[in-house]
Amino acid sequence: MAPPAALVRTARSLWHSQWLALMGGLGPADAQGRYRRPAAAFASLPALPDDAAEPDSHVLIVGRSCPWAHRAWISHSLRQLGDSITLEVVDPDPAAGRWRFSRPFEGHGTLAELYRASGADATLPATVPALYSRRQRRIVVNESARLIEWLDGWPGPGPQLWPEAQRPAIEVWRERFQHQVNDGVYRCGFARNQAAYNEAEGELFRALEAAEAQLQLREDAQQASPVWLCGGPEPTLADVVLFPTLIRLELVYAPLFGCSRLTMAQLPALNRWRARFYALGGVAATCFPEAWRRDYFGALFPLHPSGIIPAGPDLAALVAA
Ligand SMILES: N[C@@H](CCC(=O)N[C@@H](CS)C(=O)NCC(=O)O)C(=O)O
Repeated sequence: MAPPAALVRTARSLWHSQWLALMGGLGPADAQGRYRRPAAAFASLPALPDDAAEPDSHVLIVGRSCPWAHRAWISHSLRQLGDSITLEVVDPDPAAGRWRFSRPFEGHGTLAELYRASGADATLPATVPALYSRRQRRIVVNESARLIEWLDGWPGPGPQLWPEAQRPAIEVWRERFQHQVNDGVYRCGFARNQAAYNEAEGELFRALEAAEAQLQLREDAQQASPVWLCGGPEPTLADVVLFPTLIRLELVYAPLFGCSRLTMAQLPALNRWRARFYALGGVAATCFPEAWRRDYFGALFPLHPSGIIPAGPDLAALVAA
């Protein structure tokens, strides 16, 4: 027998206020219910350190599922910085809602401890990516948008991703992607109401359609060579920041965050671009589809209370375009 309507109404209203409280644990929202990403503890960019070229002078701390860490990991990989910057992969601890080291790192078991030891404001989250200086014994940068600029200037053999001549075009795309695409998927998933979701979702797909149109134009104009967003022969930071979001689209953001209005088949130039980027040397090794699905579906309790990890498409099929 169906429960009485009054009981259903009460249960729904109680659940909604519980849900809003739980969403507060995922991140703050403004008065209109729009998700607002917290500030980063080490957001400003110091001058490049004089020990930058020394072997193992720095450590890049990343998590497999985090798209912000992914852009730093890709930059590290494409610029071939493995000699001077060691990679340290932290694991999520969903029960405690924090990152932990697989073995003690400089005496610390969790990333939060390392943040505290680095002098971080205790009210700010301990996030990945974070770049640690062994000489200074502290985290020096933890804002991915700045960190990838730093890694571009870091001494290393790989190609430049932020070349001076292309910077104006790169910055236009980066600025748009940061808010409307990279953070945009989170603004969809973490929206507290329909209007906040609608706004974020509209901006997300308008930005993807703009990127699609740009790539279409470039494909028409330069049929023979590989096409990147800013037109040069090599990918740039504009491509780097778009990739971590787009590679998670079907696996996580469409099913979990409601980013499903257009499929990649409806964005064919972007689909080809994504396959091309994935095929760049070192990029596939930064992709962990099982970890993405396990961490997102398993950890974001208010969005997916059952914790059941649904089956998803095979990554190899997604990038076979
Ligand atoms: N501003 C940061 C944001 C990074 C971020 O939000 N990282 C998430 C994982 S995707 C994190 O580590 N969250 C841990 C927490 O909030 O406690 C950046 O872009 O580098």
